[in-house]
Amino acid sequence: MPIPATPKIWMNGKLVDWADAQVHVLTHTLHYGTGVFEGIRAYETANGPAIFRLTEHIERLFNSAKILMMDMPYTVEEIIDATKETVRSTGLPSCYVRPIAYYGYGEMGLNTLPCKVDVAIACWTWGAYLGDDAVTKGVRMKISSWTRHDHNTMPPAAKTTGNYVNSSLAKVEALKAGYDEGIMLNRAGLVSECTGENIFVSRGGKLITPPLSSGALEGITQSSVATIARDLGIEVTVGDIARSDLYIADEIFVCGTAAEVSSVNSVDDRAVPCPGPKTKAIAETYAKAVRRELPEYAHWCELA
Ligand code: PPE
Repeated sequence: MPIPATPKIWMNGKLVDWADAQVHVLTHTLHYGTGVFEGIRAYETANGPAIFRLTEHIERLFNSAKILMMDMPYTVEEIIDATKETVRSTGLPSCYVRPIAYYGYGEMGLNTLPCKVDVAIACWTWGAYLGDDAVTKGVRMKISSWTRHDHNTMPPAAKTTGNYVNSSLAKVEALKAGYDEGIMLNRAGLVSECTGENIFVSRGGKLITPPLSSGALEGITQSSVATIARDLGIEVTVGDIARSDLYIADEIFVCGTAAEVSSVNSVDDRAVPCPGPKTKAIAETYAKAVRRELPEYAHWCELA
């Protein structure tokens, strides 16, 4: 589906018209995947759009940049303010927000040190990422034949544009094979995450989610959902998950900014009970928390 345009995009300090937010074809990051980005959602509230865990997302953007040795030309506070300004400029009650920092036009070659860093923030309406029935009917998962990045090849903690070649390979493979989404294993054969979500598995009454060391992104939704689950009285541990744990799980859900909380109905054609009671309770609470309907999580919602 084409991206629905909004009035303005923030580029290097100012709001420009959507159609004018252009880059040169020799933009460094277009050639080498050397950008860092975030995906954030702003939700409708009675007090206008609230941006879910904005500060944590912008801090992760700066951490991604640090891993790349990319010198951000703005402070965290400036990018937080710019994000709010961009969200307000859309006039939308809710939207998806995409900040990106990239090496712009001017230099070629793999040495990024002389490259100029450009920053942009765009917003648009992005609906249910894994389909409208993702919570109730669940998604069909396939273990990918593609291995998740190793720490010494592409650092998974950095949300770099280049990292997503791995995710795109797995996503297309899953779709072509008739599934909705791919689950990535790491080189040790353990479950890492999905192409654009973290994963939680319920076995023996508790929830398990893989650690950063598995090759997964340290998800902000993952940490929000873990807090919600514990507050609901569900035990949550961070630990190893084997492929066979998925096949015999009591329930599985995946989560991310775009996907929110989506239940899994099968993995490699082994049925998983769906939607499970834990998934339902967590998805319902998450949906209220992001809309600032629950006082205990209101500090996560930063008004634009
Ligand atoms: N793992 C991966 C690989 C990933 O891309 C995401 C977010 C997550 C985990 C969950 O992270 P968090 O959003 O902090 O809970 N994926 C973003 C990009 C999706 C896209 O297609 O682009 C997102 O959900 O915004």
